[in-house]
Amino acid sequence: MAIADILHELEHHPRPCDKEGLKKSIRDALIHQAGKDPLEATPRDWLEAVSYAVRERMIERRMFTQRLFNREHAKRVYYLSMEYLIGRMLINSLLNLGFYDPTREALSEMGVDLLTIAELEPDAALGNGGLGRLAACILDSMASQCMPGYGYGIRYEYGMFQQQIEHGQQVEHPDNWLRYGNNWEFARPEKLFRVRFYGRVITHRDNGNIRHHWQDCEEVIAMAYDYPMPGYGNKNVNNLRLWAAKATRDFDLNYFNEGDYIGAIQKKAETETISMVLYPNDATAIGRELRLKQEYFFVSASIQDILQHHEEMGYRISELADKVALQLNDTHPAIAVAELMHLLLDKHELPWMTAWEITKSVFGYTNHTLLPEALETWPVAVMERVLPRHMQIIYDINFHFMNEVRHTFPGDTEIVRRLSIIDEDHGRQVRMAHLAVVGSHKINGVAALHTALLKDTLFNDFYRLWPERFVSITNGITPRLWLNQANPALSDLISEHIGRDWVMDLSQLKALESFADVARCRAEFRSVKEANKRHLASLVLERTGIHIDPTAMFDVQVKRIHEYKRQLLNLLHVVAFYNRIRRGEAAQQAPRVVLFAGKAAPSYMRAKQIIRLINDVADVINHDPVVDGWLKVVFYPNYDVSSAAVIIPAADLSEQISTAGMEASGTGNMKLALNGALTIGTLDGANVEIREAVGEENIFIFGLTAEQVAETRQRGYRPRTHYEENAELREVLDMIRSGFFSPDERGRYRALVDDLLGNDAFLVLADFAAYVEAQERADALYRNPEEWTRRAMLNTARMGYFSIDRTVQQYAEEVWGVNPECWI
Ligand code: 26V
Repeated sequence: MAIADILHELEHHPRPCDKEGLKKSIRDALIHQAGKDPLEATPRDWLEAVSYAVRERMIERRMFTQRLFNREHAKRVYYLSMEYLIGRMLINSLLNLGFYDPTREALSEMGVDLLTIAELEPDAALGNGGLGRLAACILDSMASQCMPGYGYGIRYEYGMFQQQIEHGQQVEHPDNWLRYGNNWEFARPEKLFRVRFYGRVITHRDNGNIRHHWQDCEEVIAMAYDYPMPGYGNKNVNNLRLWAAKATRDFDLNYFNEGDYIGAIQKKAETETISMVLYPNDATAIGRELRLKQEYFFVSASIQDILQHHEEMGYRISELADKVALQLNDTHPAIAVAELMHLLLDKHELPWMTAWEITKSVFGYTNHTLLPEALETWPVAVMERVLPRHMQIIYDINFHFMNEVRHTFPGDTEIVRRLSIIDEDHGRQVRMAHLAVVGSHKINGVAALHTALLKDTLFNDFYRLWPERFVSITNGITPRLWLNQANPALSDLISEHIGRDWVMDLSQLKALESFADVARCRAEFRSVKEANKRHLASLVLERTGIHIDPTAMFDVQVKRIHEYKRQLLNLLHVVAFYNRIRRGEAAQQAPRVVLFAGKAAPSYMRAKQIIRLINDVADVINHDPVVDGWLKVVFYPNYDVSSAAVIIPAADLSEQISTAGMEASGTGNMKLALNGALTIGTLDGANVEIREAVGEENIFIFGLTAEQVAETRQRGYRPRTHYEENAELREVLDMIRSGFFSPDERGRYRALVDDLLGNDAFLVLADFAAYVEAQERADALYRNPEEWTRRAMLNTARMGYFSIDRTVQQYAEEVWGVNPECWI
């Protein structure tokens, strides 16, 4: 068959997507792919078969999507991210493709339960937390809106570690997610790019131009793996390309010929460790060479790939910014600025200024944190050794930039020092955030408050220099996963009243407002929540052995464990609440289940100790007959995308209690409010905008504002005053300090409490009284179920703004310069 005939055949006779067609494909895949007799197939074999049947259909659609984008000469958006926290793909793909019902029926006719086998799929956990999940939500949105959006990242062999709790403590286990193979990926052994490290730069003159040659390098091959990303309710399928590191063949020859066979194998394995493991750290920068190599590895392969496609399309290199937008997800891929310059200068031989103008117009940079310890810097000496040509380019960029600064602020030597890409004060470091800002035409924060703080503090000098570059784009979440998929009962209830179009236009939820005043609707809403709570209760029992009462208030804090997120503040309230019940004040309180979940970075000792304290407190409280029926404390292990999808729809109260000014946005806050939880929170991150959206009567705000936090610190914060003046707080801290919750080792939490009393960097004690008071408001409202439900419904109805589709549209208009219209 000629190519044209093959394409015609595919276009006009795609794989059938009805029940019978799917059934045949599943049966075929079971026999021919999994190689199993249907009579002997295990649930995992069925999973393999059904994912195979789905992928066949996705891949056809992806082909047509790509052909269309090429034909339309669409401008492409490339999202560069070290992390993608995707979760399981089967149910999500089925729902987006519209195959859910026929697949479920097809399987059921073969005696197989779809949801049971879907649970066997491991999460794709190639990310730490909010930043990685945001990247996954953005891919879903770009595909769902038919945007030519491409994700680029790393195919880690090991994703986010699996957390087990042993004797109350976190233990990390490797996440070998590819153990049983992966049906969602397409290996592209022909899509290979060379990525170089080390070596030296030779400079010579060529017709009066200075040319640079980077030579004597070590080479690694980046091999592409493609993951189809289906849009919701359309036939659009986009692509996520993840790179795996392979040793080069030249490399094999050179080393093996030297006769050191074992040494050569060792070297090969070392090279391939570049894509071995995700760094499980989400708030402290890692100064490890391997991390820098990971960053450059995926950036270099991606940009080579992007430029190759640009040329294959017949475009000129000078047109790059018309055809391509590159988004930097935090500074992790910021070396891309130097890499693009390197290719434009050394390969395409463009003049410096031309290359620089193109580079700036192509890049956008999203900042996700103000925490100083999370800001990436690389010692100049390391950068010089690992990427010598890039270090030169960074110096050149800085030279031009410093001239511009001196011109704008004549005589101000301090600002020159502060703005320099090279930090001279801490032993010469490359500041990756400065490289990202200087090399981008747009820089954005991820919530209004966060952007305002960026302008006022971290990037204040840059803001004074280039105010027009700064924009605020508040994060969002995909309604496809976080409502439609995770909460099918609520989704059906909503759709009964307002139809199903909210899945692609979340602002339509507004129409639910009036139903909050209808008693019958409230009863329906409540019964959905109760069913979700019963489901979670059964899972909690299975995972932890703890019985919880589904009629109690489910008070939930799920997120990475970090001091600034203040799980400790929550826990101090738990102990205070416990004491109140023991004092006989139970009658005035609604029964509660306080659920925590989240991972601590393996090297973050204080965070791990907080997990242990939660478990120690839980152990005492859950075994105290006096509070039985009033209070239970649960630490739900191994929080990941899949468990989030069960916990979030079951929450009544959403804990968003970070020290004001420290949480860039938060996105869990949005997921919980969308699913009808009321927020108890500080005026931090997107909480500020959530309050505006849901109305201040429908959220429990407490505590110091970001401004007051800054003032308090400036004045000289003295945490002990709060201890001295608040008897309830004193009692709680004394109990923890004295070993009440750690009778086997009474001094276990002495240092932790002493740190709170003497230092308290996150102002836990300063906010304690206000927090307890806000908890009392929450408690009182919960004892009025009609009113609680009404407000919960208003939360759901008013969260439309926080759809990731709105976020992506803003990026499209304000940063990427692409038109987010639908072509298919
Ligand atoms: C930082 C680092 C530092 C170097 C080592 C590896 C590593 C990995 C991840 C990070 C990310 C820190 C920034 C981050 O996750 N920010 C979160 O971004 C969310 C999405 O914008 C936002 O909702 C959270 O508030 C913010 O903490």
